[in-house]
Amino acid sequence: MSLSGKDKANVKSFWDKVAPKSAEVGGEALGRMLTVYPQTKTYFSHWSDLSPEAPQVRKHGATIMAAVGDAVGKIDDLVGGLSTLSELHAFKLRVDPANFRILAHNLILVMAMYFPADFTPEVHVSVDKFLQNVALALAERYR
Ligand code: HNI
Repeated sequence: MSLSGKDKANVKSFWDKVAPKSAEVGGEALGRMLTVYPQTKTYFSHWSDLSPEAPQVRKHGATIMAAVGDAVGKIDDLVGGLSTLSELHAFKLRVDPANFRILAHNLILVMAMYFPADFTPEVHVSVDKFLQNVALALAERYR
């Protein structure tokens, strides 16, 4: 499951396309996750509106996606690069790491929707591997 040089190159060049729409993609993905996988809503119960178009949902989706973009820059050391965020999700937010995969699924879906031409099967494989590695790195501090 480790990323090959080709995977890293695919992720980086695809990210160049996504970056300008990053906030929108993140907001859409988080909104869909909360609607389609309602068990994920428990972590955001302090928000008044969890509908896909709610401003807090859109804003936090942008925050998450900015962190994913940051992870693209740390692709050679995801475990080290994401350790602070992993600690936050493990000990402060107490997010079940199974949810990282659920979010990854929603991110993949929305990226395919927004960039149908660029999201070739080859790019899909590399982005999927990347997001699974991000999920693993975020789960690292739970041990
Ligand atoms: Ni997550 C806060 C990044 C997945 C629940 N999350 C953050 C912050 C970043 C972030 C960045 C803001 C940190 C800060 O304030 O210092 N989260 C990420 C990334 C992923 C992810 C990169 C996966 C790719 N988070 C998830 C998932 C859940 C989740 C799957 C729950 C289902 N995150 C939270 C919650 C907060 C949070 C809850 C705090 C939100 C708030 O503001 O109250």
